[in-house]
Amino acid sequence: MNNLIPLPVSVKPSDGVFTLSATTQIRVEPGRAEIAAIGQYLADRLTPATGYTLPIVTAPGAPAPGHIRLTTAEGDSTLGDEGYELTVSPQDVTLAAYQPAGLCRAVQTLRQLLPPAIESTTRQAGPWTIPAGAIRDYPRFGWRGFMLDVARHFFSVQTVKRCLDLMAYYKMNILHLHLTDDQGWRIAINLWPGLAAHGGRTEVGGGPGGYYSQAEYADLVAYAQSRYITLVPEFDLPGHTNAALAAYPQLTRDEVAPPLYTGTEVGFSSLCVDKDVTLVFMDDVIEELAALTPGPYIHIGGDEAAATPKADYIRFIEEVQAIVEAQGKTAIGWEEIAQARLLPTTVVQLWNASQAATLASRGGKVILSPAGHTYLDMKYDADTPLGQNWAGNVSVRAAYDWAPEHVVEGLAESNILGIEAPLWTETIQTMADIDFMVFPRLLGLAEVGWSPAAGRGWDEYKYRLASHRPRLEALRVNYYPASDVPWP
Ligand code: TNX
Repeated sequence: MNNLIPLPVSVKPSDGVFTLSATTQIRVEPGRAEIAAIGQYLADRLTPATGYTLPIVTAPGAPAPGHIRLTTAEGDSTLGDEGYELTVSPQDVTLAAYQPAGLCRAVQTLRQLLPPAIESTTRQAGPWTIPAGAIRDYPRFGWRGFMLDVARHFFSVQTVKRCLDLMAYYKMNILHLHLTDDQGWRIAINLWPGLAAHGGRTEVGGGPGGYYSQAEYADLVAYAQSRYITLVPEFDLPGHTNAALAAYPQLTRDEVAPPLYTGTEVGFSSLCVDKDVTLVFMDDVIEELAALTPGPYIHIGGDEAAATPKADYIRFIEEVQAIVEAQGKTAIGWEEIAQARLLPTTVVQLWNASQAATLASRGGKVILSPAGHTYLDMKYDADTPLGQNWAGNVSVRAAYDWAPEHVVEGLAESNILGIEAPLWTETIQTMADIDFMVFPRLLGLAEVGWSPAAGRGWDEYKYRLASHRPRLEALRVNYYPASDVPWP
């Protein structure tokens, strides 16, 4: 029970083990399709390595010995929506949570209590033992995010689903998709079809690019939901918009379409924010995006708008947050938006702390993505073949060994929504590249977001991380074997 990531709030080992067998049943309360689906998700994770097809049993009555039971009827509401209790005895296993999300998190703990070979895609020998004991657990922060930039390089639905699977294993609960930038527009908008059809045609380096149809995007939303992960879509505005301007030159000041852009410089493009058509455009795009988004948030970007006059920028951000609000959603923007008069509900995402004083005094919610700790596109060290280094190198230790409460002096912990780790993809082209930059740093960031500050530390964590090596290998993750980790 000592190798869990993120570290649970409380772990009490006891004697013995539960052994999974071909006759183990997964029991769920009758009439709860959502819980049966979580049971099936668990069963499906266990099948490849064990060869067992564990039945989901909903019949009432005394359970047969040797079962795994999922219940919300016995969940403790004080553990919150994602909290859970996991009790393992030699006879049975009980996962209890107040909400289904908590059961999904408990399932990940259960997977990590099994031998690493459980994650293998081919049949392994076992035995499939789970150490006995009791875990009580809940997250420190409600926002434990990963951001994937699908604009600089485009990534398939399948690749995004794999990211969701791996995030879920470490109890991350937000996937922020950076859907638009100078180099590409990656989601179909019915009223403005040229955005994706023309603006999605290329990417950094001149590759084919691509975009998600609305049906594909809806499929991603549903897939994320089945793992209790919220998808947060981002349209980056008013800068970072060359792909949109190339498709619709009426959104530019001089109405001349710029060529598609395949470089990596930032800060040269801007919507012409004082044209009526620009607000029509914003309304249309945000309305379609809101309709595709069951989650509460729409991210409006707002970073590095160096080509937008400051007064225009401020007015525009204020207008756009009102449009998002009118669609019943909450706006999030990169920290530069704190220069505008924000609604109390608008969330600010910090990346280089340029607005730290405003964030501390404003009273609204903040997502922390300090580049020196969370930017997964930064190199691990000088020899890392991929990535950038404008924020310095981000070693595995640097991604773990930091305190969210110390990032902005004077920012109340109650105003920290949580943390997020962005992967910008100027230098990232394949799924193997994503793996290499994300793993193993994401494990540490997952723990920073989930685990209590007291009781976690690098000197102990590095061994726990090292113990995940065979899990990452069974999951076929192309992780970076960093030299600051005592790998087995
Ligand atoms: C800054 S961080 C950006 C991105 C780049 C990234 C590269 C932020 C809000 N904007 O446009 O991709 O640096 O590290």
